[in-house]
Amino acid sequence: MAAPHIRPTVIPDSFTVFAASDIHGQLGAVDRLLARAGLSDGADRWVAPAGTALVVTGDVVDRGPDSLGLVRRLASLRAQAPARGGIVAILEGNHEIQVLGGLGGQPEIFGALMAFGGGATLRSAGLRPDEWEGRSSAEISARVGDLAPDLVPTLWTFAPYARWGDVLLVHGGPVPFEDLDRFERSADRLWIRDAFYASTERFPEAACWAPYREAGIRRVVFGHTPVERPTLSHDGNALNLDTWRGHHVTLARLEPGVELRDASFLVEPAEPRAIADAPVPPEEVRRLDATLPAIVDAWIAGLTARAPGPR
Ligand SMILES: [Mn+2]
Repeated sequence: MAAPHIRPTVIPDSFTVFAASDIHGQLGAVDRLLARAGLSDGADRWVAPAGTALVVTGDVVDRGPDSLGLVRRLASLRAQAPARGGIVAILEGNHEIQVLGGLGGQPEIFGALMAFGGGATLRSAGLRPDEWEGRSSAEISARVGDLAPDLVPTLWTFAPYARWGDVLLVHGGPVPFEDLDRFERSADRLWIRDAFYASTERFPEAACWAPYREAGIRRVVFGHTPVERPTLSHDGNALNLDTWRGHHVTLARLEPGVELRDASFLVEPAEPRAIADAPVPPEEVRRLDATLPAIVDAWIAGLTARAPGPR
């Protein structure tokens, strides 16, 4: 969950938007995509024309070769873009929350962190496996704080979602019947899968999507559930960009006034995972999907009750 003071990013309607999701430490592939798209110099310099936005819809960390390097790259480009008339929006995914809550000592979130590739983020910060295997979250957190003191504070700056005209950009998707105030503050939007993208309640017309429709949202760009290639649902109103299943990292180019089905895509192969996921049975994944959002919401509520901000 974004720190409570981080509001959704609003991108002007006239901008060209490049979007990617679930990029999981793939610094090399992301650098190549941003260079091919004319957004960066292939390293740490933002060079895009004014009126260009890059939106990353979450899951920047875990699994891939350089989570910390990718966080630092995106944060640097985000800092540079406004001086050149651009915007970089970094949105949170469930993996960002798994790092924050896991290192923050919440036991169930720590379990999810270590089960789903969190070791790759620890390795990218310079920890050896013997510095996390069998160690407590407090020990690991202290070591990460020594080696990469910017990691946790930067993850707290990721935004809950972004808006661009009638498009909602968010990690998992809109949540049925949830008003936008709760949507912004609850972790439901980071874990939702087929209850959005495969729902027979058509987006945005059906009654359960009224809060979004009434706020002017008619289309959604999202990730979180791996697919082979960019995948449309809801009659072309929803676009899933999590192309992990196809072992690719995808950058979508979206122009004002153009349908999602007419988006263009740049693709780079993903590098192998630095740390494999633990063998988690599908029923356990479903149980975590069903229980973690409420656990995260309760953890955040406890943090904000104790302090002016979780930082
Ligand atoms: Mn995810």
